[in-house]
Amino acid sequence: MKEFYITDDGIRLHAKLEMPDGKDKYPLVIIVHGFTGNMEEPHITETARIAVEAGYAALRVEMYGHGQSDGRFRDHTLYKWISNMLAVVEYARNLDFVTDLFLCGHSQGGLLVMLIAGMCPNKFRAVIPLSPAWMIPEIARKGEILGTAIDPVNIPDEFVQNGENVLSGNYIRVAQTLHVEDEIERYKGPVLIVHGDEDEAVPYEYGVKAAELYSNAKLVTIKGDTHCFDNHLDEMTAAVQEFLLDFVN
Ligand code: FER
Repeated sequence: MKEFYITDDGIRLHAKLEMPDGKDKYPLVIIVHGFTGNMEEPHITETARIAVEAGYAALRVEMYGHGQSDGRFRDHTLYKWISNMLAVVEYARNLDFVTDLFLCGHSQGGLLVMLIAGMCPNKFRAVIPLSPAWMIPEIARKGEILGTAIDPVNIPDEFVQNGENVLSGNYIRVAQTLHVEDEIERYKGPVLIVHGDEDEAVPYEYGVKAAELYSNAKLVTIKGDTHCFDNHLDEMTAAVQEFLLDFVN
């Protein structure tokens, strides 16, 4: 395991790279956490572990304002995450051992995967959004965020989630400009969506809808599971591993 930073325009992004045994060339899967998440959450570490087991290099990264990366949580926006991930993709493409590139992300990281796939449709062999929170732009336009009603025009300078996480209103301003359907349309490669049907944070129906909208998507439903796959983590990772194995055999 190698631990280091990838720099995006002066912002240091914390990264951990795990390599499989064997040959000298491997496919690589980039794995990213969600809103308030980090690379040590079990659904992230286990996804990396099964990818390595399947013969992939696994690059876990933390985005602006999360984990041990630079930036304050309060100031993170999806534009910053998009910029961060473009830098990570460029870094990964230039590693000399990398054959094909894959992109996997959970929740807000799953939304990020969907946006980046549309922006770089020729760069990925396949992408894997897990419980993708792709309703964030839509609900931000309607005037809702994290279950709280907001005025979508007179956006507050700052808002607080559960009296805990303070977030700049710029988060909402940015989210309102994103049109995920356009980016779904632009990516024609293979997609695996994994979603628990008892997700308490991102309604399961969004996973179903995204799978319908993509031209080449498979949806794996984890029955009785939550947003972070607390009940059947092994079923989520088995679905990801099976999908990844299809590209190496
Ligand atoms: C929201 C619903 C879900 C939201 C974020 C999420 C910021 C993301 C959750 C996650 O990444 O785990 O309204 O607003």
